[in-house]
Amino acid sequence: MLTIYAIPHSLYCAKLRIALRHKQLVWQEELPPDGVGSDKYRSIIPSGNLPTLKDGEFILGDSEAIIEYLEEAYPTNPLMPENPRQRAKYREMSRFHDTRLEPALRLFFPLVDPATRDQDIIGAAIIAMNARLQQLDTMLSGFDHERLRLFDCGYPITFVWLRVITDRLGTAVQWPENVVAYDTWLKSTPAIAEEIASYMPHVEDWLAIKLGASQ
Ligand SMILES: N[C@@H](CCC(=O)N[C@@H](CS)C(=O)NCC(=O)O)C(=O)O
Repeated sequence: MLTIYAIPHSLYCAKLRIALRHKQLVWQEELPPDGVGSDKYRSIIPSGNLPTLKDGEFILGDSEAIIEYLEEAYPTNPLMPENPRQRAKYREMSRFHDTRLEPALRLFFPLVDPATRDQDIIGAAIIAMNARLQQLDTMLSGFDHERLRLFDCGYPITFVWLRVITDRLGTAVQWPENVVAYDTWLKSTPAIAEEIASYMPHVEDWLAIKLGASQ
């Protein structure tokens, strides 16, 4: 049995669950013992990363490393093609999510709490996100969407958070055409639809805590 250490509202944990669901693997989940960043959890995985996979005695942190491992160890319903150049492009797309788009989303999280909300910073976060969405739009023009791929696991939950947070902040980003079509297709795939359905209550819980009495 595969075990993942995860916390409910983590988008990288959701990214990993999309891959697990697509590959039709069975897994169980545990919270990090003694909490996020605890010494006990760091004795299991020194980086403290969530998610972390336990497959027997084998421990592996980082969603991308874990999905690549699952792809090789459990090849059913592959997320990667055979062609080396296509594989490299899938990795490029996935890393664009992890190192460019999602960090732009992170700028919004502290802005949800009315106590730390700042209109100038919201404006800067919108500009940064619009630039990343435009870049993604151009990158997506090289792809048709037929079956789930490595890089499709990260984007849908980032899009969920972006829509929910900008809506709650009473603002909006510019969603380019290819990105809208991509988001619509992602949500139509079974693994992503299932994950979003089980994940949304955790998004709402997080928002309720951050918004507190101001909701
Ligand atoms: N690149 C990492 C990023 C994961 C990440 O940022 N996880 C957060 C939770 S969403 C985390 O580990 N938080 C606990 C910590 O940093 O100690 C991955 O893909 O797994």
